[in-house]
Amino acid sequence: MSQAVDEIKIGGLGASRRRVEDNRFIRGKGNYTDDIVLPGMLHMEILRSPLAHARIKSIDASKAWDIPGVHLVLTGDMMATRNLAWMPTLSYDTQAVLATDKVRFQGQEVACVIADDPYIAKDACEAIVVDYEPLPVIVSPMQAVAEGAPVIRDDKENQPDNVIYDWEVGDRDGTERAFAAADVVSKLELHYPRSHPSPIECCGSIADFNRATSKLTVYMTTQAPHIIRAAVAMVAELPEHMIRIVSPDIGGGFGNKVPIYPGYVCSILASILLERPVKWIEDKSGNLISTGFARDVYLKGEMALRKDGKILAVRMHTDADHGAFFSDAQPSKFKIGLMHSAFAAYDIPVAHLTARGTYSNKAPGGVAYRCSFRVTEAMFFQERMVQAAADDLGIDQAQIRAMNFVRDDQFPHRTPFGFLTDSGQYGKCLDVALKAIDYENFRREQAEARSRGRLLGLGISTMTEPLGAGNSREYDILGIKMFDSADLKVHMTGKAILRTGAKTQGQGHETTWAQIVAHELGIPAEDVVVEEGDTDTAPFGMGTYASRSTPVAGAAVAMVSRKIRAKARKLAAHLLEVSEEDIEWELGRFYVRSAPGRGVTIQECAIAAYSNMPDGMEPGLENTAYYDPPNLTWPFAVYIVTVEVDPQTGVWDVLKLVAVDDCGVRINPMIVEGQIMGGLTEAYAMSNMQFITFDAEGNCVGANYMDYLLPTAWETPGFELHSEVVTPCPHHPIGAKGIGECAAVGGPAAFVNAVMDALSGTGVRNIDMPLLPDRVWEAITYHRDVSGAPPVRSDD
Ligand code: MCN
Ligand code: CUN
Repeated sequence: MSQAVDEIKIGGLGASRRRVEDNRFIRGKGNYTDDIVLPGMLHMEILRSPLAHARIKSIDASKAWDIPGVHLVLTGDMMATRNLAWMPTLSYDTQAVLATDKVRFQGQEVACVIADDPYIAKDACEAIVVDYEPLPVIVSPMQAVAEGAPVIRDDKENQPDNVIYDWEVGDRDGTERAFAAADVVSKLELHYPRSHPSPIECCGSIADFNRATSKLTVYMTTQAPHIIRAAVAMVAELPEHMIRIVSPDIGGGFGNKVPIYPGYVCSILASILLERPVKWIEDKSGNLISTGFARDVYLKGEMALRKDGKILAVRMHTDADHGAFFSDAQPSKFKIGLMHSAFAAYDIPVAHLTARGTYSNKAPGGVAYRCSFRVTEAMFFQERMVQAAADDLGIDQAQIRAMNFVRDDQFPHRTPFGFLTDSGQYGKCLDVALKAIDYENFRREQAEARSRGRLLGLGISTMTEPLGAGNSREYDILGIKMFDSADLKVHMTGKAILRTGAKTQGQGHETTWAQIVAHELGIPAEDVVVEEGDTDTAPFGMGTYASRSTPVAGAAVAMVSRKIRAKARKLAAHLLEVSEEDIEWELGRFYVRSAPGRGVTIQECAIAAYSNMPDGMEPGLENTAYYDPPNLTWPFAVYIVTVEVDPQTGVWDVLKLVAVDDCGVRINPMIVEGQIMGGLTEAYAMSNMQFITFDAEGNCVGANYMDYLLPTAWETPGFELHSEVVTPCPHHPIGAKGIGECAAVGGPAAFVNAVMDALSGTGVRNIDMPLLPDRVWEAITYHRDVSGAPPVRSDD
């Protein structure tokens, strides 16, 4: 009879274990960057540019220096004497730390004041006089490439225009041939508006340089502490072993905390100069106006189709507005992120994608926001395009998807843009979703409602997302290969500490990683403490974004646990006085194959590792694993939304939403559901209410929560989640795939498709997000498309 421990009872794989981190969060005992107070700490505030594009004629900071309590005023010229006026970005561009020659977007960092408290610092910022000479402003990719457009990046050699890159992938000639043979060609043009991750906690840092030890410690809000350590070593020319980056609790990242921001750099320099800790905590407007914008992409596409609905080829062009500096993080091989993951779920023979990135007088953009490097835009375009094609052909929306999906027996499958997808049950997910929404019945109700003047609509969105960069063959950031790590120390009493190179920001790693250890070793999850984010103690890793933690760091956790188990097996053989070959494992226990009643627990092995190891064996029970995944993981999802649109007002309400997510094996089903609900909420927000736009002078409209709307529980619809489809990842040690972004990626198209379906027959082909009531009303009333970012009304 098995004496294995009960996996669910010990909080192993598949247990909906309560989140251990919530214990401190809901008691108000989290430890965020702003909670940290160091002796002698000073405060930094940033002066931002009011203009979007202007030459700086002079900066007079003398009045600021005179204010009592001010310790330092930093300007671009002072940064320049230390070679720090500019810094490299994660995409091989440069970014101004503090402006010297020009300001290039509204909200750009111009000067910093370090003072006894933040209020003095803020007042002193206002005492700085900057003489600007306004320059013509560019706020779109179209303006950026127009004849005679001012060159924004005149600081760069070999930059005669505003084009950052022209990139292409796929088979141009093959695609052309396929289009020539098509029965029908469908076309669609879209704009995915600028959006912002807007986590509850803004960005911030506390730099603490100690002259006596030469050690620089920086507490900061970063999703990738080790990358920051390397960057600080290179940019500030400090020895890497003298730099310690600590990411304490993070109040939401969502991609906002991946890039390196000028505020971090300034607080570090200020601390070195003043030899005191310097804290910088961004305010909400600063966060919303200057950091981490996402999307802002114009998408244009064509689909070659056979009359029966078979997709023969796809052609795509994207124009991406990156703002003034190309500073988003993405694997260096791919200029437009993983946009070419579009159509990966469909069996399409050929495709071709061209992408152009341009500078504009907006804050740096293109940073992913709950999106594995532009996959959000890719999947949105894909699902809008498929719907447009179905409408053009008069084919059912579900049917066109089902007939073009990669079939279960076609894996591994090479996508037309070169990715290798390896597993999934796409048709089954769609069937489950159609059944849950009661598809046929809804179609009947819809027709009946239509006859009475009511507009009902149903939108389908499917997506497969490349999660878990890298493998290191293909994925690197600034040449640093993308792998991850885990370090596990089992103490003599069988309790353990686990550290990884990832960095949780609310995803629940402290809970789920312990579950993987429990699954591999039978040590109860509550006996494993998880720590992340301190570069002095955590093993090197690339951090948490692109839902890569489970695919990469999570795999490393399984692998390091297996290394521990291998050593424990030797200890068990020693304790049981048999040879290792005669030992069997069941969860939590080794036993003698011929006498299963004779065994030792993993905890007994742990004691032995410190008190009774065999001759010649190294003491201790600890190890480290670095994991370089063989492939990305490819979760799949189907989201179906039904809506009712009020033709009189353009207001639309969600009737029902069903989500079928297949992310392989779920470590913690409750946490996975939380991730999906969070993503769906963001998808709803993007499709329904959120946008940040700019007027012709480059004024950022929407940099406050009056204009940039975050949905609350009040307006967010309910979601029905389905978890019955599980296709384990074939190469991940526990079969898991990433999930953190799926719903935010796949969700928006479901909402938009639903509204467009409600409007079918009115001649309207597209309304760009957000589908604000006035835009929907305009489309219905005037029978026309409503495109582009919502305009700023002149009376505003
Ligand atoms: N998980 C699981 N089983 C799986 C997959 C994941 O139990 N098969 C669990 C994981 O163990 C982890 C969580 O779900 O606790 C998310 O895992 P994963 O998909 O690996 O994503 P990451 O941990 O790498 O998180 C990153 C992802 C990204 S890129 C954004 S953006 C985002 C997101 O997570 N930001 C978030 N979700 C967020 N959730 C919160 N609360 N806060 C953020 O800032
Ligand atoms: Cu893409 S936003 Mo998340 O990768 O941190």
